[in-house]
Amino acid sequence: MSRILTIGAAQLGPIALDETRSQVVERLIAHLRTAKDRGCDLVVFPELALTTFFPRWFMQDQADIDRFFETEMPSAQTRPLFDEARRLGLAFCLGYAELAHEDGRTRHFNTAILVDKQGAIVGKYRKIHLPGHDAHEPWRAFQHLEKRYFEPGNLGFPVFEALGGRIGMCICNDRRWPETYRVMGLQGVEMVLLGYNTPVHNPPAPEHDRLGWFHNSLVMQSAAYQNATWVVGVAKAGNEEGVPMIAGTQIVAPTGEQVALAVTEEDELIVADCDLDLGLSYKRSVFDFARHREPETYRLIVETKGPVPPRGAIPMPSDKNSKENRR
Ligand code: CDV
Repeated sequence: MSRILTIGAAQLGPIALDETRSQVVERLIAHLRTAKDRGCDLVVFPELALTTFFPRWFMQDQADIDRFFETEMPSAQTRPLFDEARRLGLAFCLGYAELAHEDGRTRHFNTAILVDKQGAIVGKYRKIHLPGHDAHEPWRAFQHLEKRYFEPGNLGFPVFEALGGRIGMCICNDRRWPETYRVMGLQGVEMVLLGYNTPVHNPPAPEHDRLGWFHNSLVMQSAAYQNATWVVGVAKAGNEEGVPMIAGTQIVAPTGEQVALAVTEEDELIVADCDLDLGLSYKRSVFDFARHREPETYRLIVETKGPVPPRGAIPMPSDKNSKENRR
């Protein structure tokens, strides 16, 4: 049986604040149609792909915040996306803001779903690494209030048997953390789907600004190689409401090589034929986890949240972040 999945990474240009869900869904559907023409099986959309990236604004009224969230999936506005994907025989991965009623309370997650070719939701992931801050910080050129508007995901990093392979998801800032991929790698993941909204400017560390594109590729390419998996990274890019965001949508092979790369900061579909067996030679050799890993020596990774200086160490500037570290 062929284990080749043809992937469409569906980069989006900016979404304006006043763009309606239906207008955005039309853009997503245009991507689906191009993807069908180019022979795709699966189309991957960015993080929070139905609205502008609203955490850049400080809001206090919960009703103002909740209008960016989906209370059902599909809804009347998103149903046309599901219908068209099913009609075309395409699977897709979609990021959106999820308002859920669970454990007797209302909950807000930054979520991605995997929808199969029949239109069934076969996988759900809720973003775990939430960047930014939870209080208004007026000194910033723009806010990044993910810690205010979302709670950390409660589903772990699951890997789903879907489309003939093992597929995992993560979202934006998750891609910078090796733990994200390794937890999926230990479940034999063959393809990681992820969307992102990454501003060029990082207010707390402007010295990183010139490196945003490099870091984007660096983390996804190294993770693909180290876990012998495909990684599909999809941007919402361009100047969105005055905030420039990086593009760099790419499909990375288990070799660590980019096999497709976007060249614009607009709506752009890039396509690659991805052989899910390409990671096998790595999983059987240099990254044969069962043979080569030494988990007993990795305990610190789960026993501490922040760094724990060696006993008796001379204090270093980085130690100030390490107060309440050991769990
Ligand atoms: N949406 C994100 O998670 N963005 C972060 C920014 C704030 C650094 C990212 O890691 O790309």
